[in-house]
Amino acid sequence: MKTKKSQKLYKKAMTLLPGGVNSPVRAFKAVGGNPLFISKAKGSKIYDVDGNEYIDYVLSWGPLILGHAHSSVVKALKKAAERGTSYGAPTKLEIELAELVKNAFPSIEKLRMVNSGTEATMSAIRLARGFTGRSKVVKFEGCYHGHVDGLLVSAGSGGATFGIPDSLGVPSSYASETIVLPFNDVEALRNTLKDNWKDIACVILEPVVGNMGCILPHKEFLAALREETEKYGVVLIFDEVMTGFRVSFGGAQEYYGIKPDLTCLGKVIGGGLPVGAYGGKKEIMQMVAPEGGVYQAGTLSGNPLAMTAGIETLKVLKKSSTYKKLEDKMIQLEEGLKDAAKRAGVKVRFYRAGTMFCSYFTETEVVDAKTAKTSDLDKFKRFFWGMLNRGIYIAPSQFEAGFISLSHSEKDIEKTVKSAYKTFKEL
Ligand code: KE4
Repeated sequence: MKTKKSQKLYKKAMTLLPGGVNSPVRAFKAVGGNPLFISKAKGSKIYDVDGNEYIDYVLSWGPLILGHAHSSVVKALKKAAERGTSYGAPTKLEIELAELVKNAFPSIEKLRMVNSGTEATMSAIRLARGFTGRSKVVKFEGCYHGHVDGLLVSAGSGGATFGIPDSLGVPSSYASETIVLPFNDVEALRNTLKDNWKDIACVILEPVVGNMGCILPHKEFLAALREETEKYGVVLIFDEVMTGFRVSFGGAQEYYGIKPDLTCLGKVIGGGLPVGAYGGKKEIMQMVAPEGGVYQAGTLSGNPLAMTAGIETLKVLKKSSTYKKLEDKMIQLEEGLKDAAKRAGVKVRFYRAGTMFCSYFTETEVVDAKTAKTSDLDKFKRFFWGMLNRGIYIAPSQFEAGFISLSHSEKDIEKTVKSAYKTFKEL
């Protein structure tokens, strides 16, 4: 692909923004080379500033489940903008979106809108600590919950592994409040809660891990999580920022039939505008200011534009035929990719939940961060560039999930599978 204009913009951006980007993963560090600068997008396609067209499987890391610039979203946003962009006062729109979310997630009896997934998880953790009076948090290796200080932590060495910071600027005192366990490890979970429950406020997890590629939970793991947290009065938080409305209309909790105490949402519920939300049991949510003593606030929380984009998106998702259409597209892609890899003689492990998916270059069954890391990253890198140069835009990191939208056509998917076969062959 000719990418002269992108290169020029990247050089300029580097003089203004750290790494030339406003979020690290966009800098293509994991695959080398320079990022493309995007000029516009429509449906399943994105276009870079050099005029190259790509079929997009990143979809802004999940939000654009309808596809880019969906007509009803854009139309509603134009009208909303003419009525003012933010009032800093309550509106009917916030009630409308809250009802749509609540109807899809029965475990959410009350919720609060915020402006990002990070704000949602940060607030949910503060709330769990306020509700229980305990301070420790259990998370799982490989799960990402936004750049919350206390969660930028990876497993220390040894048993009930108290965390060690995996970012500069996170004091060890914060990290020591976080216990990091292997995902899908029921025994480690049971032992940790048994020994430490008196100090543990909550357990937070991505019910399907979309930040290590795509790692599925074992049924007994989710069951143990719910049973053990219930037993010890530990708040169970499902971070469904990525899985919400993605794995199914009711998220991973509907898909796997497990009811958490609190849920964090983001991405899809904003329809491409900045939104996050956290919600759950009334008895917990009533502790949030101004009703209760757990403080949380936000200038643009629930603003009319973000609410409008979210409402329009969820209205389309609510239609009975939507998830069947999404599922059919996902099956066409999954079967196509698996067949292409087989015909090309490349060993690939493919996982998906609803329409979030990932393929790893490994023969090992991927069940946690450790096994995800057995993927051949050099192969992934060459796969990424081979696909990009054939007009297919996948996540520039092995440890991200891919997404499909309502706008991806059969033709798009056929082209994707053909490109994958040629690229696998090159590997
Ligand atoms: P944001 O603060 O980026 O809106 O959401 C944080 C977050 C929380 N929980 C989960 C499960 C998430 O996946 C995310 C954000 N996901 C990343 C992609 N892996 C966003 C992309 C980026 O960081 O630029």
